[in-house]
Amino acid sequence: MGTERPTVKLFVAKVTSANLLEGGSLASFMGEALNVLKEAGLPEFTTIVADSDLDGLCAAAVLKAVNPNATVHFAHAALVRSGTIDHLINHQTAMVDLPFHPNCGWYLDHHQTNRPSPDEEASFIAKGGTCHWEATPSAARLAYDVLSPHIDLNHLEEIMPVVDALDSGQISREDFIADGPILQLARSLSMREPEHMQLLLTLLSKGTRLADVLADERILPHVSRAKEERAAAQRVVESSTTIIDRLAVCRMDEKGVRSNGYLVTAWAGDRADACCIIHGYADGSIETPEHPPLSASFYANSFLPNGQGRFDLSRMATALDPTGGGHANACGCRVQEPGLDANLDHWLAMWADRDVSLAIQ
Ligand SMILES: [Mn+2]
Repeated sequence: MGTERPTVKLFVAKVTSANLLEGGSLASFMGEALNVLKEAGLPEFTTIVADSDLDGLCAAAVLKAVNPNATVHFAHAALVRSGTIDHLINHQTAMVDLPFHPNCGWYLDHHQTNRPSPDEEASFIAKGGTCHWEATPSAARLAYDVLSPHIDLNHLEEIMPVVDALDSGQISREDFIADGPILQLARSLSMREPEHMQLLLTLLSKGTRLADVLADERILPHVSRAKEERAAAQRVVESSTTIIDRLAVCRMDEKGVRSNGYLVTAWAGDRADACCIIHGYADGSIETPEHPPLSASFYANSFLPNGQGRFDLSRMATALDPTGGGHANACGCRVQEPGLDANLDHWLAMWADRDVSLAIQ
């Protein structure tokens, strides 16, 4: 294989450079893309279905680099599990960073909970499917590892460590607070911004370097939006968070901003073991997504050494709301009658007794 690589790399250098724009025949490029896959022993595909976060997008960019004509659809796990996108999935579909689907042709993922069972994998392979499941920090890393021996992916080297850290919860407090451009770029991604997603995908798949992506005038407004939204949320965290007995209670309700737990636990530092964020509006409703009802989210402080796995916060999330839930370290619920103050009193009493009532044995 060592002797084949220079030829393959040369071809990719052609595709990823401006030469494609200089009149290279599309049919010949298509043919050569298929040759790369064939020589690498990888399946042909016409469609890529990927998760709609930075990991899914970078994994899709890696696959699209080897097959520039592939159509990419962004999705999320619930859309796969509900069967909503079954019509997009057949033996010519590569699926990345999403739950396993037996009808796809090539499955790449890294989530333990998505891994096909040995039986599922065996019948998938018997039908001609190709399965790459590895416990890598990101799906993009897996796709990169599979394809980098065959094509030139040097331009992604800078973004890959951040994708890994973001997707495996390994971002340090310093990096989170610094809020560098890749974190902002990651937050700018959304299924509500399909043009932005497709443009970023195309740039990364064609070999555009990160600095040029971030300087692109079509990308910049999205990154700026993500930066400004976080700055607004940060101001609310600073003005509206109270630390009570090592629980940081942040009142984002009535304020039109949202945040996950990182912003609050990064602000609290070693003063809090967990946070409780209140979102929504006292007169909100589930019927009006832009004006939602009051809700609470609970997060363990993942920036502390051993900050996770000490307390089962989901017991607070389910104590008053039977539809509440999530994980021990990250969960949520709706505020119930008679109202927020009474709910907060209940949760704070549970928290005060946490060594007994919330302890994970
Ligand atoms: Mn992922």
